[in-house]
Amino acid sequence: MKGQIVSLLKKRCPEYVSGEEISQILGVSRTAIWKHIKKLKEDGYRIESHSRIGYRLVHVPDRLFTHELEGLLTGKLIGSYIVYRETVNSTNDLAKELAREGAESGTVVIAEEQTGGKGRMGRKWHSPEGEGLWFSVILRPPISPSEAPKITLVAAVALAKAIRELNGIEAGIKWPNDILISGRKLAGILTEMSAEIDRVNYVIVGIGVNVNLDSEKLAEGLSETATFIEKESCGQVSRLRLLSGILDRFDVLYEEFINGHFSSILSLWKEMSVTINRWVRVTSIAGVDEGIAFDIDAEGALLLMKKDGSMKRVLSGDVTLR
Ligand code: BT5
Repeated sequence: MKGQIVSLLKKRCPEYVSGEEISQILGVSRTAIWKHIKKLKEDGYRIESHSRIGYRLVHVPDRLFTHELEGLLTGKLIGSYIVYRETVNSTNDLAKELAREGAESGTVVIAEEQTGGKGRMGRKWHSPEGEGLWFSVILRPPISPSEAPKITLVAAVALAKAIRELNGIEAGIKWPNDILISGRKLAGILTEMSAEIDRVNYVIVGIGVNVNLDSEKLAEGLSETATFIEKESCGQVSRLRLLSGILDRFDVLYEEFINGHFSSILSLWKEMSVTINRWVRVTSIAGVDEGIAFDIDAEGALLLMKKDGSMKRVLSGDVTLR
């Protein structure tokens, strides 16, 4: 109901709409409308009200409310169901819980703040309230578990494309899960999976994008290595538009992936890569290796050519650009 009221007021802005008319259109009492307007004001909307002429919307808060996002999304699958929370421990953990309970493929879990946001291998992900996009997508791809790492690359392409096209920033992809600008980290992806030997139950793609970080509150290490979109684009960025842009692009690319067109996504990945043809150090469970990252193979693995001319194929690990 709150969403319907907001959309009606937006459509008619700058006109006033009377309580009587809203109640007729939406089929509820004027008292109910008044209560919803009061709730909207508590959510941060500014709505002018005059006893004779009615209500007029004058300010929409910078919040990722479900009803705002729904009005922007155009995808078929991703975002068909949205779970919104002010605060969670981690959107990936909540998404996992929901997936275990049977949440549908395409469900998106969004939070304004994470108190226990996480990166790979138990690392922490800084996710303060309203300063970025912290969200997870539940997917149930009909693929074998060995193909799941490709989904991280699909998400990275969606993310980099959205940031480039909407914010005009030359975002680059660092294998396998980082989005960088001028060597600093703008966004990261954490993909988790539940699977049996031959079948994926669900994949959770967790995405964190820094939009307007308060530099003064960054932990010491991060102030040297992290960046955020507003800083890089010298302007205010609508988190809502960026989120819908990322989800829509992910929706299109995910469908291509499921339909067997990973190779074209990989080409886009390579175009936006900041890893290919660079001298890199790769830390993985197998140890530390250095060499030229000369390609990504059809499975999404990093191909490294070492100093002695030998080749190494790396499926997962951390890359440091030299
Ligand atoms: C990642 O891990 O880059 C994956 C980040 C995924 C975060 C999303 S937010 C929504 C969803 N819910 C979650 O709980 N997580 C996902 P990794 O490659 O391991 O990088 C982690 C490292 O990045 C940390 O050890 C820090 O050095 C650095 N870091 C932490 N917070 C950062 C931030 N906001 N911006 C840039 N770097 C950060």
